[in-house]
Amino acid sequence: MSTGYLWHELYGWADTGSGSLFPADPGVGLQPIAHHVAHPDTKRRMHELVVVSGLIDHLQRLQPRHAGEEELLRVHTPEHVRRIRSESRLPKGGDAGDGISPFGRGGYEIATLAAGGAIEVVDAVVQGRVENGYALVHPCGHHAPADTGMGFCVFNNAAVAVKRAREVLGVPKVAVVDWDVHHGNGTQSIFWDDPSVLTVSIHQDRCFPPNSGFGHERGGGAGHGYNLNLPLPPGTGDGGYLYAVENVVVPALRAFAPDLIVVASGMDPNAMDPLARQLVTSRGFRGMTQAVLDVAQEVCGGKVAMVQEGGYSPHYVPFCGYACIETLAGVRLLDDPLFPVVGGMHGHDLEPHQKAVCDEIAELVADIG
Ligand code: 9RB
Ligand code: ZN
Repeated sequence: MSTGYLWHELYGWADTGSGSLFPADPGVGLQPIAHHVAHPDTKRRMHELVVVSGLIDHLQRLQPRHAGEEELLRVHTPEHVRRIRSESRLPKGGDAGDGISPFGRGGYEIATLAAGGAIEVVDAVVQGRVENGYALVHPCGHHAPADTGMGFCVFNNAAVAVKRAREVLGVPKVAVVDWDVHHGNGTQSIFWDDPSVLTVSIHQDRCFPPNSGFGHERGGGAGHGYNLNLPLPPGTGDGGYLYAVENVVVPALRAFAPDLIVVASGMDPNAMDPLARQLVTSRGFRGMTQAVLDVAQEVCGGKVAMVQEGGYSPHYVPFCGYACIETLAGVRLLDDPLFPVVGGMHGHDLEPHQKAVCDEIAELVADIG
């Protein structure tokens, strides 16, 4: 069976403006720059590595469509959808909600194509058109709660696809595993009181948003216990991440036994990322993907849909994403040429303070039933 893969050139046309992280403002010393930190070129480079390496020949190409308004409204408020659409018609576009997430004219259409890309890959996995799949979408989605965009996210792509899977395709239980280095706060809030969707976020402790993602945020009402946060200390490498996946994510997935696993796949735990301080290499991403695939074989016939989130090193993101997609497809074509550098750094062995956090959160798995 095949691995689905989705990218669209329009994702690479997202206009992130002339700021670097904050909008350019010479009055306070903020210079304009060619590429905003979230410029989509990083993801375009990942796509082109998939093509040039020949991996594309081992994948089943899927085509995105635009998510419809009614699909967005399963997750988002009408006010949020309306505001993005109307700002998108302005000559210079607008901002997703926090002043650091700019989009250009037509940004609504790119954002709906990102949500629709997540929908298409999730649909293809659920319907058995592919065994698993990767949606390389832009912009990202996991910070967006119901009523706003933030942290470069406009609409919560993965959540829109999960809601459709639940409500239209009739998938009983879905797990969302978010290994983006930042907390999946939007996804957490959307499914906060929903016991049919398990949300697990592994992230760097208080990186972004700086005030969420704590282990004690566990879901509310009927959803209590069905949200897990694993805030890893800065400096966690392959050993720490793999320990976290093996000892928290995998047992949680076994206990929950979902019918579908969606991975919110950020590449920003990588060792060269400008917006975080973790040390993960392509070896770590390969191992995490394989661990999720293995448990998916046990619980849900291997149904895994990965949806791109963040990742900001144009140098290293392509190799980390490539490692995930190769693992999904079960082929090995290209060695990571940067591995000698990032794999040689000290810090890949599990440290006691990393293990302590994982072991503490692992105890909460007992409440998933
Ligand atoms: C602002 C701050 C940010 C915003 C977004 C990211 C990464 C997002 C991502 C990182 C730092 C702070 C506007 C802090 O990749 N998600 O997956 N910083 N935002 N303070 N202020 C005022
Ligand atoms: Zn991130």
